[in-house]
Amino acid sequence: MEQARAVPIATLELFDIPGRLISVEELKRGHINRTFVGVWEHKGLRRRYVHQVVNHRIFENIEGLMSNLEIVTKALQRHFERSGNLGGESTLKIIATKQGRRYIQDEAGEYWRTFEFIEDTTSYDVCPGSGAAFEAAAILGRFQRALFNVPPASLVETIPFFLHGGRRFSAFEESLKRDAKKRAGRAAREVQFALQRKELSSVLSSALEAGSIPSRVCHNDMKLNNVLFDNEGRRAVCLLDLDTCMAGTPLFDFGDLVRNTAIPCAEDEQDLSKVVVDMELYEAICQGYMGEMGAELTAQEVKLLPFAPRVLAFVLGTRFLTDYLNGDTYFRTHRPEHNLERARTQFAVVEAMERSESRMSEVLKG
Ligand code: GN1
Ligand code: MG
Repeated sequence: MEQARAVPIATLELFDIPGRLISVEELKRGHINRTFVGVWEHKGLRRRYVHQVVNHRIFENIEGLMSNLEIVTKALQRHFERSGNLGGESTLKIIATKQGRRYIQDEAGEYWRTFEFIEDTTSYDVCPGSGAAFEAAAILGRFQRALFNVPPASLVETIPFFLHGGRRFSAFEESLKRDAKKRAGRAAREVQFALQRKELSSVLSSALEAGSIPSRVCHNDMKLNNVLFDNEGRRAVCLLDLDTCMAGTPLFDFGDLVRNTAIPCAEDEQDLSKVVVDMELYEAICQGYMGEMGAELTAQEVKLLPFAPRVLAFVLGTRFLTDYLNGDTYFRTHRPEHNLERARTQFAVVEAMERSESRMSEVLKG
């Protein structure tokens, strides 16, 4: 049997999947968890499943995280049933163990869980065009609306203060002061950039804390490659990666989607001349999102919408920079200065958005 190194087959066999495991292969995506695709055979038929190791050094409360997933996926399922679901949307389906548990710890102490594999879909790291941008934004809007009935307080905070820009900036300041790996010198330009824009980090977290915008359940990791499209790439049919789905503001999701979708290059692109806001993609996102959520947002939320992408890019850039200063302990990296490069790209995104500020605001005044 082909198998990736260090996959505990006996652990996977505890999940309630009929038949036998034929092969398992790692999918190289995501910076935090590890994801594998297992092929299982039962009565001559092969089916695929997603087996995942949840990073418990980052998600410390696995029980709470899995209970959030249960609440969120059930609420989505109920919403699909009630609304007729003409677009054929779906959500993650958790496969429990034969003993009815949603996850299991292997001998090495790693936590495993399993989902059904969603077949006949495709996803994009870089946005292929305005149709996909519109669809991704529309499925996000539907997702947020479908979760209106889930009280934010019913969900565990799986990573405390996850997108709290103010706290993220304080963590950066502390890492800079400590400079444990003596890397601040190499990051001097990025550090300077961050220090000059300190106020930007807390625009959304302060508004939430002051109560000027409501706390709502949102996705909190709204990357384009977390959207599954049908095989023709026409309709968005599922939102993946629900581990940080918890209280926040819809502005986090809108901002994050624009940050990584309307800038048509990789998150760690080193040719900074490619880091520009594609206004056509941005407009498509605004249209797709407002078509679903426009009527639900408060005046203050709408007012902050055009700034949210910049805040999200800045907070993410600051997180990458902090991790670089700390010695790469959080995000998985693929080369020595990867986190510094990622920070540089995200700060270039901030600058691109500063240049496009008035045009970005205009679109939303519509
Ligand atoms: C991480 O692992 P992944 O790709 O789903 C991170 C997000 C960042 C993203 C940037 C739990 O997500 O917050 O926006 O990288 N997730 C966590 O690519 O920190
Ligand atoms: Mg994620």
